[in-house]
Amino acid sequence: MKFPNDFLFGGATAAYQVEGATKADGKGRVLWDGYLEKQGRFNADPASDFYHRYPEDLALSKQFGLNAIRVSIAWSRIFPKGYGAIEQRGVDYYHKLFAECAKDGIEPFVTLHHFDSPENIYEDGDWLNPANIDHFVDYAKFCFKEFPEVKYWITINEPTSSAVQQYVTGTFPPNEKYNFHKTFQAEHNLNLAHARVVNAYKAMHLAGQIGIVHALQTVYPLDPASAGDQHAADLQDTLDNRVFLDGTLAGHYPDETLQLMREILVANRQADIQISNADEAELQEAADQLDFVGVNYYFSKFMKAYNGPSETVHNGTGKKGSSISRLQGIGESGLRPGVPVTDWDWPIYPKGLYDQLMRIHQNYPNIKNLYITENGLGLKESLSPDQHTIQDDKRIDYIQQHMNAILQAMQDGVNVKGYFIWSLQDQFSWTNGYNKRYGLFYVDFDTQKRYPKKSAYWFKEMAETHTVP
Ligand code: BGP
Repeated sequence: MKFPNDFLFGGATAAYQVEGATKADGKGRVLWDGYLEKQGRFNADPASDFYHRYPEDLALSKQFGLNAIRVSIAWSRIFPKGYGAIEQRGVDYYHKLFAECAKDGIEPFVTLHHFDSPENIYEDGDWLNPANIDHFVDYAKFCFKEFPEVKYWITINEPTSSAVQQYVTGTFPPNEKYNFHKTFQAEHNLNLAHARVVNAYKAMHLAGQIGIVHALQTVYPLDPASAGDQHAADLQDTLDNRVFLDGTLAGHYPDETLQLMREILVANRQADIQISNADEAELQEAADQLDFVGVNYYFSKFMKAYNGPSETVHNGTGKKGSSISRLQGIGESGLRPGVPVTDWDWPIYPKGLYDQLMRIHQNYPNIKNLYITENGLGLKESLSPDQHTIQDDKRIDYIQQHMNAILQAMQDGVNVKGYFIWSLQDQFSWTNGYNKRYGLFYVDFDTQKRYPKKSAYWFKEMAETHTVP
């Protein structure tokens, strides 16, 4: 089985995770700056110094057979306060970046928001404040006009990660836990912000395409024969996936989704959320015009019934077996015997990617184009002085299994048009810092020198032959 001729093979990045230069050229502060300063574990400088080294990373991409890249624009490089005055040096930087992409024949897929709300926006309530949606739409419209060289736009990266990590697991600032009311309100507001940007883009009649990127964790009952486990899986799926898939792909929330959401709110004695008729019209209009959906897939979840209070422990160090996830009114995450897990307790389950692609294909038939916008394996890696490369056979095995799952889904009718590995080069990880490496290219964070890993050579072969080696 072969990938079609026009299939894109890319590497993924995000501004805050690669650029570094967080204070350069008038960039405004973002929600992470203050939080990471206070936490004192690590920060995003210099990350992979992509702000200065993008020509080198793009040249490497070309050399290793890649023909696409995911980048994001840092909102606060363009509008340091999120709105108002424009910072021309930020605008110039992205023009230079896109020109370099064009020179190397690398198609940029450009995300407008990848977890990095400007500090002002964040302090004013982030996605919970409707006024911030207006600011986001203004910033997006500015970018659409300013950067006609961009042909593929992504509105928001992983709205689920923002909402759930901000207000359920507390692993993203403002680090609130178990506030399902804020989570679902943020989820709906993110859907709405996305929809308004899609509708604004389409009203401008530009030549490109626009989509959204969702992190989709396929959720299964731990014991398929248990009705309680099945219900826990449905509730977790609502929190992680369903509100977003329905809101952005179908353009409305079916009664079943609303009921499951309310069941979680009632079980936690938390207030219902606000969804107006005008919001629903906006969602529908956007879903009808959406050009593509990006799927980020890393792992699946196996749920069992649970009736106690919420308790979560985040594994942010790679200490295998240290994570806990039990949510009141939802369920508990378990491990299915025989399914391997990473050091970060993520079950490796390629069938979950196949099942998720088939689900979109079957349940959201209006979605014609899909991209895998992130997939990859985080590992602890270090290059000793006598080594020239990283022997990351585990990563190759992981990608190989997931590429085969994608090919299988394509054979079964899903139109997957490209694959972006997370990540292009080693980069900063939000909750892990620098000890969780995903890159095709190893980065020595002291010298910023790049070293292609064994997986980069494997990826090159795949991109050149359009088959899975
Ligand atoms: C996705 C994000 C990325 C990236 C990746 C790996 O959720 O879009 O920004 O960080 O996950 O996650 P982590 O670094 O936590 O392993």
